Amino acid sequence: MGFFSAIKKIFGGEPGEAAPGTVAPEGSGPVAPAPAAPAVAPQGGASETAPESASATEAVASSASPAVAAQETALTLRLREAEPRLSVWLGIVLEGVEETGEALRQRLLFLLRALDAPEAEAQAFVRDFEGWLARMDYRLVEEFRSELQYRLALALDLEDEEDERNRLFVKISEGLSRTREQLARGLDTLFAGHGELDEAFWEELEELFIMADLGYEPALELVERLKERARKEKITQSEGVRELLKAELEDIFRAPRRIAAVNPPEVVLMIGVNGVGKTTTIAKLAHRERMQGKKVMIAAADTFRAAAIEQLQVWAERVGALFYARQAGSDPAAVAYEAVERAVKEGVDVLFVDTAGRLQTKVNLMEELAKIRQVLGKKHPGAPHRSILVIDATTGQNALSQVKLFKEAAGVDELILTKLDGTAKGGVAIAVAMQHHLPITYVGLGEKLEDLRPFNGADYARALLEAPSSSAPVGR
Ligand SMILES: Nc1nc2c(ncn2[C@@H]2O[C@H](COP(=O)(O)OP(=O)(O)OP(=O)(O)O)[C@@H](O)[C@H]2O)c(=O)[nH]1
Ligand SMILES: [Mg+2]
Repeated sequence: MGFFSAIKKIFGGEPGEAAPGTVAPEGSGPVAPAPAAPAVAPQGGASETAPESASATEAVASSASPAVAAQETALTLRLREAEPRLSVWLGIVLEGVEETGEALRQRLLFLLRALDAPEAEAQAFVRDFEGWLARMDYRLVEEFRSELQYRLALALDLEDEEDERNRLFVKISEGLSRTREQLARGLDTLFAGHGELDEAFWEELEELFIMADLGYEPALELVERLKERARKEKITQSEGVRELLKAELEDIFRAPRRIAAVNPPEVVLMIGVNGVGKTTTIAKLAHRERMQGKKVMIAAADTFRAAAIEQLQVWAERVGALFYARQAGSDPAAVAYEAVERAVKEGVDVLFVDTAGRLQTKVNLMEELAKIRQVLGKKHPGAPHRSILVIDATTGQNALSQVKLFKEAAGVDELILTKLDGTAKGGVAIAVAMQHHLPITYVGLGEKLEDLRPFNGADYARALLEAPSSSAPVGR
């Protein structure tokens, strides 16, 4: 979309300009420095902006009634003065709008035009969003404000914007609070009790890691890594270990992502034990792809329960994806096969294949997954391009054996950690990433479509070790 770069310029604020206490984006540098006032801000006639940049709102104003035009002029001025942040601008534009309807539509179009969005794209965005609101039966802005911001961030390629990252960090921090309290308090006590790094210190650190849900072997391994790091970096005092740990965790989470050449459709196989969030996560991933303009199909290769098929169909409708299923009890591999065939025929970009989390026995499940894989690859070379194992972050050590089992039987390319909004057991992610060298690509932070975000190892490490700053989180 043509207006991305212009918008990125407006919202991609310099890290240095961050409001005090907010989280500066890391490695997500802005495309260009943010101008003091938005360079393409709309202009309602009452300011000194160059005439050529005024076209957008003039067009709005000329087609609107005098009252609306006056209101838009006022809004324009407010935007120009406001901090260039998506949540701030959205807040201004939505002021006084409480529910769906014509006013909401006009304000959204106003915002998009103000950002120099081509008219057709602005209209398409609003139309798509209104369709979704209707399907979801949402009426009040408060019910969908967050989703709207998420959609704008995705459509405008602004997910790295400080606001969005801050929102994510705060949410992860909440989910990890239990683990963090344990770790942070334990580390404090440990540092207070030991000055020099000695064997007793390392032993206590190991115990602390075990308590934080890492499990015995990973705790041992992590301590060994830290010892090695301390030796290399010539750290001799216990206080230095906090930074070492943060750096080590970041390394652990930096597992390489396998990049597969994809001849569309890209086939994504979703696997995991029952109840971890496979189906919900497919919906969330499909939603992201849809928001980025992709044609998506979802296939119900979990044929074990009729309710599972219905649940998936409802999600497919909500996100605007094609859906492929047969009746309950059908052969899952046959469903997968036919779905690929259909996806190729329909020119689908991404096909998600949902699978069962439970069959009569584990052996059955693993055999079935192996068969699905085989059939997919036979029908479409390279498929499945991504095999995603979903793990529930509130399950403790069991996650490790799940990864092992699925890796051996079905193959796993990446992990998605769900339910980080709950009382997550934060240490499990460390153990899994460390022992299996698999990238964690996304985290689930709730039950809604927007509650899925790219995983960031540095943020995660920080959320495990540091209490969130007292500054008010932006845009929550
Ligand atoms: N709080 C929270 N709940 C989640 C998250 N992801 C999924 N859930 C919930 O977890 C429950 C199970 O999710 P499903 O997507 O049905 O799980 P599944 O793996 O497909 O389950 P089976 O099909 O039975 O194997 C549902 O109530 C979801 O709403 C998350 O990130 N956070
Ligand atoms: Mg399911």
